Amino acid sequence: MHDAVWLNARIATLAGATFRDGALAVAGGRISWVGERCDWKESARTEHDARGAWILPAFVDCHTHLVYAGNRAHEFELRLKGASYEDIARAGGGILSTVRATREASEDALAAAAQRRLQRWIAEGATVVEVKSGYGLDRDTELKMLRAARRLTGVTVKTTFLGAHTLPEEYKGRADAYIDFVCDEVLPAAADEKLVDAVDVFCERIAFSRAQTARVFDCAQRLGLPVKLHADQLSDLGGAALAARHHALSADHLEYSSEQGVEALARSGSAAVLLPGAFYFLRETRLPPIAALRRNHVPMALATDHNPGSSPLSSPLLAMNMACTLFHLTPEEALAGFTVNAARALGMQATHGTLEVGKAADFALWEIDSPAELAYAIGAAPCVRRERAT
Ligand code: DI6
Ligand code: FE
Repeated sequence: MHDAVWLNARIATLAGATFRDGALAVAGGRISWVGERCDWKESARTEHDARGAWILPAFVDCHTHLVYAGNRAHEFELRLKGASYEDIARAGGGILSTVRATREASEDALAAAAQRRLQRWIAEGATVVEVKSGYGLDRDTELKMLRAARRLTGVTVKTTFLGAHTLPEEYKGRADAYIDFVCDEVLPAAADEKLVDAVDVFCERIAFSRAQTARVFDCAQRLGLPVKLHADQLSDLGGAALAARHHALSADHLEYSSEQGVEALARSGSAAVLLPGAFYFLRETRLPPIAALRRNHVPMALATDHNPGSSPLSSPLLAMNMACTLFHLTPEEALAGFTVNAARALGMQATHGTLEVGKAADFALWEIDSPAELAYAIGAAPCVRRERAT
């Protein structure tokens, strides 16, 4: 006996099957049956009529900076007058201005603000959201951010430690000493409190070098934590190859990655996470190497990169539209980017991202004629229901 069955649904499993008149059953928080309705001969305690809606795997946003205080509308105004993102960062604004606000905020205030933002993801059918630290850059604030992230409700939260996001003012000119501090004190404390699912670094001219990144990764690996990387967003520092060398779950951004970087990702099995929100908001022009990613069969995930500086984007659906219009992804690739490949970028492919028997009963119902509509429409609200295994 199944707990519930959804009938009169069109279903795309994202694992290779589409059912035009489908049925999907759940039991004990997992998918227990999926197929054509005519083959459904079992019974369930509750029967739901999907009224012809499409059932798709729930969205997974695998890269966000959802927890922070304040906003950077003023920097947006400066950039509209001609300042660049890197100019603002070098002048002590940018990430550091959010660090000042976040250090001052209480854990309650951070959690409440992030919970309010999260409603948009829930309304668009997301059930898993990754949240990074990185606006503390000191021990207490990094821990405070991670604790705030772990308090969020309504989605499954995966927390990523990004203590090496940028150099805090008190370590000016002493980047290696800051990396020592991150590796010796902050990351071990966060791991000790079981607040860390993965470790990320911003490897960039305005942030940390390859060698500094490798030190953080070695430390993560000693603690048994998987790694991810902000790689090659604004310049080619060889970030993709470095991520691959450390068997990263994912390498993210990748606008400036080389063909060799992409080949390295293919060999390591890392996912590529594309972030069109930041590309759009910073008016970048260099496209990520989509053709090479396709040619090398690197799984392409998509994410909002929600953050107050480079991507104040709260809509997975809009990220899908941007990925198609700006990065030339197909709507099908964009959908895979927020489901099956996003789960992979978080190491959750065994439980999330597709509608297969045994996986979590996380799915969304969409009032659309075809899945391509999700990436096509701008500002629509087609999600009519979201189910999440708890
Ligand atoms: N890359 C980004 O685009 C964000 N962080 C990162 O490492 C920017 C974060 C910010 O500007 O606040
Ligand atoms: Fe980011």
